[in-house]
Amino acid sequence: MSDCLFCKIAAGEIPAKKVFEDDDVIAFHDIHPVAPVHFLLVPKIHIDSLAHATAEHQTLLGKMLLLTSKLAAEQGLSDGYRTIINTGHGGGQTFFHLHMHIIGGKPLSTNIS
Ligand code: D5M
Repeated sequence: MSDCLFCKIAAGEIPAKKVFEDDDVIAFHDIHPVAPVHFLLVPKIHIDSLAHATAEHQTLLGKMLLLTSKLAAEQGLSDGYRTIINTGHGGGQTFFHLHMHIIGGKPLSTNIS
């Protein structure tokens, strides 16, 4: 996806404040943080959104979910954190490359609307 910002970050073509990287995923601080800790976990392959993921992505998605606790701990989120995947325009997604927000470092409302 030549026009995709997160593909370019994953390829190292656009700089980001990196939190973690391996062959499958990259994590970096969100440019517009909504909490003291706010980073994005992004698969390196282009998937438009969670709604576009298929069974072939099952291992990758599981890996991403399980990685959140390790990365959150490394970012000092010992008291917990929130994961959000905005999906589609109606779900508030603005960048159409699947990504998970990991947010914490302040008390978060129990209201998730
Ligand atoms: O979230 C998209 C998120 O991507 C939003 O919180 C801002 C963030 N963003 C946009 N550009 C950058 C760069 N260049 N670095 C880091 N973070 C960025 P969504 O769920 O699609 O609304």
